Amino acid sequence: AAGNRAVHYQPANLAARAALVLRDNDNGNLVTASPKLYPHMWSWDAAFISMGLAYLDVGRAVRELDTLLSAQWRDGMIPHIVFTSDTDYFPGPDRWGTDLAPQRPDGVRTSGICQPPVHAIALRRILETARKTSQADAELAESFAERAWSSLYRWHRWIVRHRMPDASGLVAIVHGWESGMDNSPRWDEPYAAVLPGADLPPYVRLDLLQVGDPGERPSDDEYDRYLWLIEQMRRADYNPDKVVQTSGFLVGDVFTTALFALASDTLAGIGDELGAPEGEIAELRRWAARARAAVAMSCHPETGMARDRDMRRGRWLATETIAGFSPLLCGGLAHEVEQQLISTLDSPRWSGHPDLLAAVPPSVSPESEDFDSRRYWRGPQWPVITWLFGWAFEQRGWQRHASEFRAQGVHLVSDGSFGEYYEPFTGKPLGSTNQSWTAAVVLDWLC
Ligand code: 2M8
Repeated sequence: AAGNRAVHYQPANLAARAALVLRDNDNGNLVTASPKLYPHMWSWDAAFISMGLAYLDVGRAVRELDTLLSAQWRDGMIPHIVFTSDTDYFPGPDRWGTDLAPQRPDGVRTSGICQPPVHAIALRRILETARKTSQADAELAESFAERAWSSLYRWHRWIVRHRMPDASGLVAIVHGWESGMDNSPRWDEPYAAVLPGADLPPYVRLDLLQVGDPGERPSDDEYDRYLWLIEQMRRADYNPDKVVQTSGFLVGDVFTTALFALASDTLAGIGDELGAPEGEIAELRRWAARARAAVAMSCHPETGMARDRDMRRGRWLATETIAGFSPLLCGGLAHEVEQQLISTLDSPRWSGHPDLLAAVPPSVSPESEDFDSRRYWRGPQWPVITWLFGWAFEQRGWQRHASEFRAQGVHLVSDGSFGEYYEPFTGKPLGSTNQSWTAAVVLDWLC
């Protein structure tokens, strides 16, 4: 079915196929992010995947998050990749060289950076799903939540302690990979200042062997920079504060900050239900409020779009991407400003663009000069991002908007290929097919 828009699955069949994707990518204790391109566990993928697994088997969903949490670093960081023994992905564990980092976890190899903190959102969703299925499932999910809560609290505390380095209050990232939106034009300016040293050890990209067209992936020039930043972190022994001091890339990520606010409030709410320590619950709520204020503060005075901040150079980054809508995820704007931002999202510049196959926001506006309809985070539509906005809209009481995103998201993926991302005008699936997090959000939309 890959790439054939003439094929159109009905919801029940689409859900059944999504379940098969998760089963096929399952190696027992983790579901790989995709069959070939990403043969390991990714942090934020695992969160979405666990939420999808809950519709099939709550015990298996819990095991997924247990696997991820067993790779949590001693200082609280949840690493962005948990490696399997597969050697077809680059950079693998040897290139990361985290084995010598004193805070690394025992018995498992990981990368040395993190990804957006969406895990509490997944936990909330798993609890809701389990409570709908049976008493036994509800108990399973609740006892997991009791076990996992303090790990997630420590993860959020790590972000506050090590990744809020300046007065903007934004969550800082030290690598574009930490944003999850690797080659987004959001990072062009800060990456332009990252100059790979002559002593960058040579390497061979493996990702290009898995996709048909290199135009769907980041460029070689970008990869040099990605690898150079890893080199700098190795040299700082992955000490989190040293990394923040020395990394050539230090950017306040407004999208991650909004997710941190949303997830911190969500985790606090779960904590209330479980009877978690009151002091820690109150801290989470304070962190959420601070992050929400930082997101609101970042907004451009005229367009209202949220901005990232180059913390090395003290400059706002006003590229026009999906991250500009971050305040809609976590709230915090004055009513009129928020209404204006929603209108922009629905406008022909974004989801309302007349040429889109499905009316969900692309990663970059088709009207922007940075837009590239096929290249990864520079234009295509990502089902998982649509899911995030839809879920947040539901929390905020915007049911109509949430269900429109759900219906259009389902339309986008109804060819049954479970693309990693989609060409917005033709709906052609790009990157990997049978991508696990796409299958997971489809299950959530349809079940
Ligand atoms: C992509 O990122 C990895 C690096 O982390 C890669 O290109 O090799 C991104 O889309 C990221 O957000 C995602 O978590 C990962 C696995 O799906 O792939």
